[in-house]
Amino acid sequence: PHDLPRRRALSSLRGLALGDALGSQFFVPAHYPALQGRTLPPGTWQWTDDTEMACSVVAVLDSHGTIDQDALAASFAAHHDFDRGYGPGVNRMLRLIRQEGADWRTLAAEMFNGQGSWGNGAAMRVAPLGAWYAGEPEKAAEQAELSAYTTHQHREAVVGAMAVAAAAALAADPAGPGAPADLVTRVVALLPRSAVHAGLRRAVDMLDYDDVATVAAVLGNGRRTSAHDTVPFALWSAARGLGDYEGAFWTTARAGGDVDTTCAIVGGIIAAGAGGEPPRAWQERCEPLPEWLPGR
Ligand code: 8NA
Ligand code: MG
Ligand code: MG
Ligand code: MG
Repeated sequence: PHDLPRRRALSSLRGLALGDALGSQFFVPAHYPALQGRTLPPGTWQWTDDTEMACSVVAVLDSHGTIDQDALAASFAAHHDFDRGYGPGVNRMLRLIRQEGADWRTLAAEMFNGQGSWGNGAAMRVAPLGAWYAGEPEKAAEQAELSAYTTHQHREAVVGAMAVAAAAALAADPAGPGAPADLVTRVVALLPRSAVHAGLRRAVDMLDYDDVATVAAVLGNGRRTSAHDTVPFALWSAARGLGDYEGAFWTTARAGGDVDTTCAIVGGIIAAGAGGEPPRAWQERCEPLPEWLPGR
């Protein structure tokens, strides 16, 4: 019943996984020169927690047609692999759900002394959801909010996820994504006031800057792994790079910081849109999506 949305979500997911897998190569100091010369690091690139969690988001949309929070939390826990480099809050939470049958609502609410997590983990996994709701950014933002809440209940994390999903829904719009400034402005208009909102307003004003290091210094490159230090720069880079996966990847990766996650967000948004497919040679070097994912 969901053929077209599924195809769109899987395209975005492949772009997300590649961004995550190739981006995470640049945590290895020996690979930094490749970044400057735009050559590819050796071996097969393995994806991380960003992709593993995004697969659950797509699987739940596929099985339920919408974000069922209990199913999503259960899928996150069932497929949690400690070695994929999860953030510490989410790592502990998913282990307690799986080993002790703990309740996600309680755990997510108690995170970080009851503030909820503001980590970028809800935003990093949600671009394929936006692709599923192509051309419907409001609907994408609403479902992204539900998806975020299963692990990240702090306002910044939730708004960050809404922003990424809305951007992917616009990138995937069959009527075309519009100009970069229009896309980011439309995303901003959907969001509640927050640091993510303020950062995205600054991002709109910086869309004509070509000095990536300066932009990343102003907007944040995810080094702090918070949603507000990650999402404004990622959307700046994605909006400028629509239709150019390769160029957008290098721009994003060169900014450093939480590079698997910024590249996962950018890759997921760009691959959601027309002409945004990653180079085939890159896809062949990326670890395949997991076998448990339906229709992969
Ligand atoms: P999370 O919920 O554990 O949050 C990530 C981090 O954000 C936490 O460890 C805290 O340091 C901080 N944080 C979150 N909420 C609060 C708060 N209310 N008060 C103070 N500090 C807070 O996990 P997540 O799923 O959001 O994490 C996603 C990130 O972890 C992604 O980057 C992913 O790739 C992974 N990861 C990143 C790195 C990296 O260097 N940069 C390394 C390993 C894993
Ligand atoms: Mg990761
Ligand atoms: Mg989410
Ligand atoms: Mg990361």
